[in-house]
Amino acid sequence: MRTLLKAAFAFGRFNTRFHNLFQMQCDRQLSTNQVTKCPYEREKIRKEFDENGYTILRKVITGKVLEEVQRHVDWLLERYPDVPPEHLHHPILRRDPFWMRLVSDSRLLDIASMFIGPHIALFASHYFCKLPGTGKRVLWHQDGSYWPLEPMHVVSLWLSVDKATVQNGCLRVVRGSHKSALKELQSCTKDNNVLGSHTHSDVNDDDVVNITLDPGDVEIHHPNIIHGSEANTSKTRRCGLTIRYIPTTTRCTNPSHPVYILQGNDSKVNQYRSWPLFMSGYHMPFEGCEKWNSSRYVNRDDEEYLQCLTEKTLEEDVRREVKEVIDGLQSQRMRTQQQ
Ligand SMILES: O=C(O)CCC(=O)C(=O)O
Repeated sequence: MRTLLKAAFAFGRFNTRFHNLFQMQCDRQLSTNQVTKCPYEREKIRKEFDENGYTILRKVITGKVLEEVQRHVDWLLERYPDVPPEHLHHPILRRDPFWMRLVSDSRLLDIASMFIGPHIALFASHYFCKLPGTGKRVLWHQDGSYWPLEPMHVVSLWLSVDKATVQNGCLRVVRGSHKSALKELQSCTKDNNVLGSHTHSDVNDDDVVNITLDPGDVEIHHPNIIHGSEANTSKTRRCGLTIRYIPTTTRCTNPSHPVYILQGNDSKVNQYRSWPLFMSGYHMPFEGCEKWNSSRYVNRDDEEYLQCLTEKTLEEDVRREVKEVIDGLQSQRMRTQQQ
């Protein structure tokens, strides 16, 4: 009996020491990309998210890829001068290989997997680019109120392309508000705002958190959290890329909305589209673009369209579909389709 007790005691001490050692090891790791691989840190991040409805990870996208993202935004603004910079939406993504390369970056997928598991698809992505002095407000809203998803199991990553400050209209979240149910959208055209609608006209100021970020940092939020942003009254641009990841078990109930499988098993609840083709001389070149076409995901039913695209049809289709998205936001069409 004494030997048994001694052994149990020794194991307990070993276990505590091992745990502390493991924890110290995790605490010492400064890089976010290592943090997301550490079970202890993942649990901590997850807990913070469950409590507040959002969390922040720093320096996720760095170096060459960060430079490419910044170049990509400049390229898009030049390529689509008549698309409002706050509305660089997912119809462009469907025809833009660098965009798909970015949203399928393993650093971002590692983060998404903490919240939705390892089988991941992309539901939507959108650069909210607010130009200096003219960038518009985003009224208080809950993302889930816009989305045709069933169940509403989804996580948003907001990748900071530029430095996001209070002056240039950083994202603002209402801490803890993800615990409230989704509210109906209300049409609202006040201040010529980006979405033309809101779910909340007022929030408790004490709970509002300004999400100030450096380029490459990522904020992660829940589909029910109330959030928005002010106009950009500063002299610097504020661009952030939203990425909406769903587990492959979440169904997009609007069949014309393109969904892309990024990682893991297909649960057959969505029809996944081909990843975009790289058209040399048209698209922005990026590291690995030469091998892109042969390594991308292909859905045979979608290929005919992609293979026949010319620069002219591509641009016409993008403009038409982006306009549809903007009109849809304003007329609450996306919401109606869900019902
Ligand atoms: O970037 C912004 O200002 C708003 C972003 C947003 O509404 C979102 O991430 O859902």
